[in-house]
Amino acid sequence: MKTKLSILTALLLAPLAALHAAAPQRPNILVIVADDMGYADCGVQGCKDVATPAIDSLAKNGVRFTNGYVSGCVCSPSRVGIVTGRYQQRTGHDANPKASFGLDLKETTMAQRMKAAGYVTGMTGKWHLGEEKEQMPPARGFDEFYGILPHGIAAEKKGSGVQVWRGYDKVETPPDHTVKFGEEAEAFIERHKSQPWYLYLPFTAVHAPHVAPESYVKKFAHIEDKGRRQLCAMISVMDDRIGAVLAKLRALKLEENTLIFFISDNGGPMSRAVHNGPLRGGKWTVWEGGIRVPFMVQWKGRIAPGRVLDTPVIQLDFLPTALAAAGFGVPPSGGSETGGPAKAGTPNLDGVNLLPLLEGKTDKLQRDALFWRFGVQFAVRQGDWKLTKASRDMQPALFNLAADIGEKNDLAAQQPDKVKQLQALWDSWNAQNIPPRWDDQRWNGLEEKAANKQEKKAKGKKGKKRQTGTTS
Ligand SMILES: [Ca+2]
Repeated sequence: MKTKLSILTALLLAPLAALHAAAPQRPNILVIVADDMGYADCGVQGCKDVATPAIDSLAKNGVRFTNGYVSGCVCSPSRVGIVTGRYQQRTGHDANPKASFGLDLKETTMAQRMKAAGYVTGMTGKWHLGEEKEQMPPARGFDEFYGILPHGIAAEKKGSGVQVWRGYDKVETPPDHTVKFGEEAEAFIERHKSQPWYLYLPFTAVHAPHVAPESYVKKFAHIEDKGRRQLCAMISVMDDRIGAVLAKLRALKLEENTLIFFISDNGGPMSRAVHNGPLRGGKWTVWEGGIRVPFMVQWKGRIAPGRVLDTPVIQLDFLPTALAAAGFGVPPSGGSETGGPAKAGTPNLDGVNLLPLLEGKTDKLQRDALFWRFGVQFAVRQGDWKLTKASRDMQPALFNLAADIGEKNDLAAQQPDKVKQLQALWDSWNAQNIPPRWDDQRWNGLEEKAANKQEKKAKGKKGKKRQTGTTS
């Protein structure tokens, strides 16, 4: 009798159990950002002198985008795009902020949206979106925050070290920021292993100054160029910390249910230490070298491994993709916002949901073009075509990126109608923006010229430093 009852109970509960098992579990969301990493400064992107097994594993286990972009060619504007899913020019945040400037407080952050969706939210690393109390991560949707507020670890007076925060509290400077940010990320995941979480992990690596624990510097003693040696050491320590975070996910059996994004916030600054591969230009420019970055997405439970896609994508897509993955409606690009946990009346997003592309259900996105604006510089990409003015001294130039990734062959004179059409497209986009609220002394696009000049002088004037600006 007892056995019969047990069987009966089991039969009655079976459909419920099946329903529970079938209910989609909301995935954790992990956004990992490298700072100033070059397009070709990890193994899967062609780097030869430093191994990056952890970053490479994201590509092997997920999707690597060869045409992955960021909307900003310098740190802070690119981060506006990550945390809002909107072009930073919508709020005039075209340049790195100075003094008390920061992310427009009217903007809704990804953390706020994920929090409203029931996620616990955390950040460890570099913020660079305002240093006043109301601009700090805990005021902008993050339940937990450990990290720094300005552009880098050398942002404050020499010798004193940049201030590190836990929530709103000042805490001690760690021996190595990259190591500590990774450890804090692991601890966050451990603490919240039983609930859906969103973790934003923007490393200060590999932004200058290129520092790493001595054991890492020793690993690269064979590299003659001191700048490259130190950069490789920093890339290596960051990769190891990413590897430790991935190992933590695996150990907690969260790997299948965690959607992971990895990018660099902008291209590598043009110097001999950074590798941007075949791309022209670098940080501070809207040449491909400033805006095209390593870009990978892993979600073992949903995305097939090892695919390489050439569809243009941008960091603005993280937010809508995460919302869709969490099972919420995605606010559209254009039109009124619908669905999702965002407050009614919040502005539209510029990113699109990448899940159908990531899952192989489509090879096209519902997006016509991508846009950039940085001082006198601008660019628009539609299909394989890019119209760009990357310096004060040049006229808009037209490139076919599929045939000419290095932007060497200007086709503007041969294709004036294409130039006009793309210019009109950009003008129409820019009409929706507001003017920059502050400027950047290097956005006249002369950086490349300065770098070329330095290259010529390098042999004769050893040790002479390239001109650098205020913040980066
Ligand atoms: Ca950066």
